[in-house]
Amino acid sequence: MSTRAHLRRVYFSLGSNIGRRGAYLRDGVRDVALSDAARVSNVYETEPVGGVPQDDFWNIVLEITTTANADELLRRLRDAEGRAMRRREVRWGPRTLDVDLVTWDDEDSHDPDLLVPHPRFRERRFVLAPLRELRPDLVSDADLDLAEGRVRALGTLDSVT
Ligand code: PH2
Ligand code: MG
Repeated sequence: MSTRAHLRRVYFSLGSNIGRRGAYLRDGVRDVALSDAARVSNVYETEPVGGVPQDDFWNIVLEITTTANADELLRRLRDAEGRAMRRREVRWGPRTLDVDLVTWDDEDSHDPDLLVPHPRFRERRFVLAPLRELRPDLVSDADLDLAEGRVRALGTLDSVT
């Protein structure tokens, strides 16, 4: 791998299913993107995939164009989750904010702390539907059909409350 800083586009999945979901997602975008150029999908209301029975999520996909390396990206997503956890409203409850690195337009990462692409993102409609808005070349109709979980577009991140 080159050690020279290079620009890459990185795609994150952000989800929230407790409290002011739109506010958590907006804060998450700010904390992950920082000053990097960013594009954000519409917000989707999504059926929970896996885990305990819980409320529907709101999910988005965030694209940033960045020179940040893997460590810096991981730190940003943990910082974003950490800030949201401090405002957690129900103990042991569902997530105020969950951030995952989904994929990037670069070499795959086999680091066990950061597998890129995320090994399960193609199984999840809550990732594929918003990702397709930003990168239609990465998600086919068949991919969407095969994925799991009902999703419904709600509108832009700025408009949802
Ligand atoms: N995140 C999970 C587990 N299940 N389901 C939906 N709909 N959205 C999520 O963000 C989500 C999930 C754990 O990361
Ligand atoms: Mg997750």
